[in-house]
Order: sequence, then structure tokens, then C-alpha cells
Amino acid sequence: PPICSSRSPRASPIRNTRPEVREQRATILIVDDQPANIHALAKLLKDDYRIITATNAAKALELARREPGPDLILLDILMPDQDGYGLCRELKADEATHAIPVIFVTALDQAQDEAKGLQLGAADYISKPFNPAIVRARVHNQVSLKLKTDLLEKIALQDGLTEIPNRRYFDRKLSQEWNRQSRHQQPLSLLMIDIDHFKPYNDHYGHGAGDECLRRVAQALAQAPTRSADLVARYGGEEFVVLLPDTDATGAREVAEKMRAAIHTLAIPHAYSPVSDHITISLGGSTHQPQRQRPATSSEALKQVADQALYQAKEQGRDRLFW
Ligand code: GH3
Ligand code: MG
Ligand code: MG
Ligand code: MG
Repeated sequence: PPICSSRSPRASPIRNTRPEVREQRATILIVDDQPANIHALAKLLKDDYRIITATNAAKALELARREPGPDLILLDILMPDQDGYGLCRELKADEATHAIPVIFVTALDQAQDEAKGLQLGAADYISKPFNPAIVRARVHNQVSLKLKTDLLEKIALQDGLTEIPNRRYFDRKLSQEWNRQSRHQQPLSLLMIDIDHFKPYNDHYGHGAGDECLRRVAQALAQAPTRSADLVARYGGEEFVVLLPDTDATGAREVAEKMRAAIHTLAIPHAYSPVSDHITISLGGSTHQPQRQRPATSSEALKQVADQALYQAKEQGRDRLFW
């Protein structure tokens, strides 16, 4: 599973990678203030799912936010501190947890109670006493749907050719990191990368070889950074982009040089490049340093500066970093 929120091309930006192997290992969070109720549900489901439990809303929220989060939450309504409705509202309002389906399992059996639960975004509502076979079936249906949604989201955010994150994922991450870094007054660096003389490579070696070259370059770039928060994505064509949170210009330059060296090490022959006898890349970088006198004004501006730097790297002869 190649897409990544982290630097590794093998980690996924989405919770719960590898939906195809996850079906048996899907996790269900059971939330109920009464351990006996938890026990009854757990007994019903433990052969098919990994079960985690919470007896209050605060604990439930903590478990739901932890990565990788549960694939389904079975939620009691009547609980002493915060009731299930309130917890459901919080889960649905939080970007980190809103996609986790919630099934209310409750003694409240009035139509208006069920209507309220569904209006809050619950996927389903089960009144007690329940029929075990129906509970199992409803749980199964919601988990299957969740895993399919995860898979679709993964496909939507991954580049089909190189199997690293795509531009959509990158832009989403960039705006998240931009907001986070600005709050925490931490630097944020960005690298734009473009393969040198790739058109003649395609023209002479063929489109298939071009694709294979893109795959190899993407994998080499994705493996270059060392921090888990770093992100390498395919921005389009033969352009890649790197996001380096909490990284100042000095640190980012090191990553850039490591990437340039990594592509040299690949040594993909390119007899038609005026720069080298093998494939090379040019890189442009920019850093947002909140404490500086003239920090970047937006994530767009940060990208533009890196893009202009990349243009300069090309102008000055390629196979280099310009800052
Ligand atoms: P420069 O050093 O200035 O970047 O020169 P260049 O030849 O790399 O630049 P240009 O933008 O003219 O060419 C980019 C080429 O990348 C043209 C296009 O056919 C090729 N390309 C873009 N996407 C793909 C792809 O998915 N597969 C393959 N095989 N080629 C691609
Ligand atoms: Mg209760
Ligand atoms: Mg280009
Ligand atoms: Mg190019």
C-alpha cells in the first residue's frame, strides 16, 4: 500500500491501509457505561473483529482519534458524564473521526430517539433487547461499507502510475500543515522537483520506459527523507513535490541534496541528455519561517517561490538545487 502521509511510500495517508487484508482485522469500538453491556456485544463480535472498549465518552473520543482508528463505533446513549448523542456530535464534527460509522445500541426505543440519532449522522440504530443475528449483520454491513470507502479514498489520493501520493493529497496536506505550522510558529519547507530533459528520454526510449523511469524516480525520492511527517508526492507529469514540516532551510537543503544524489545513484541511462549520461533532477526550494521578518504569506506563495527557484535551477544548467 503505497500512499503515505508519512515519508515512507509504503504507508497510507488514510487510516487503515490494505483494505483487502483488513476485513478480518477491522476494529470495533464499543462504548457503554455498563461493562455487562460491553461484554454482551463483545462476545457476539469478537470472533470476527478486533474489539476495543470504553466506558465513558472521554475515553471513547481518545480511542477514536488514535491512529489507526476503529472502523465502527457501537455507541450507548444513556451514560452518566456525556451521553451518546453528544459524543456522536463530537465525532462527526472532528475531521479525524467523522468518517467512522456509528451505530447506536440503546435501551431507548422511541421513534424520536432513533430519528435524533440518525439526524446526528449515525449510520444505524439498534434498540435493546436486540437480536444477535441482526446485530451481527448490521455491523458487518457497516464495516464492509467503511472498508470500501477507505479503499476508494486511498485510490483517489494516490498516483496510479508511481503509487505515491498525488497532487490532491499533497494540496490537502499542505493546507493542513500550513495552518498547523503557523499556529505553532514552526518552519515549513517545500521542494519542487522536475526531471531534466525528460521529453527526449520519452522520445528515444519510448513511453513505457518513460513510465518505468517515473516509477523508479518516485520511489527513490519517496525513500530519501527520514522524518515520518515528510511527504513526497507526484505533482503532475514528471514533477514531484516534497513537504517538510518543522524543517528550516538548512534541513530542507540537506534533504534536497540527498534526493539529487539518490537519483544519481539510480543511474538510469539517458544518452540524449545534454546534462549527464543518466537521468538527473532539478530542484527548487522555499521555506516559511513564521518568526522571520518576511514570512511567506500563504501556502500558494510558498509553492510559487519554490517553483520560481526550480525555474532558476533549470536556467543555471539543471541537475542542481536552487534556493
Ligand atoms: P526540462 O529539463 O526543462 O524539464 O525538460 P523536459 O524535457 O523534461 O521538459 P518538458 O516539460 O518539455 O517535458 C516533460 C515530458 O514529460 C513531456 C511528457 O511527455 C513527459 N511526461 C509527462 N507525464 C508523463 C507520464 O506519465 N509518462 C511518461 N512516459 N512521460 C510523461
Ligand atoms: Mg448506558
Ligand atoms: Mg516539467
Ligand atoms: Mg522536465
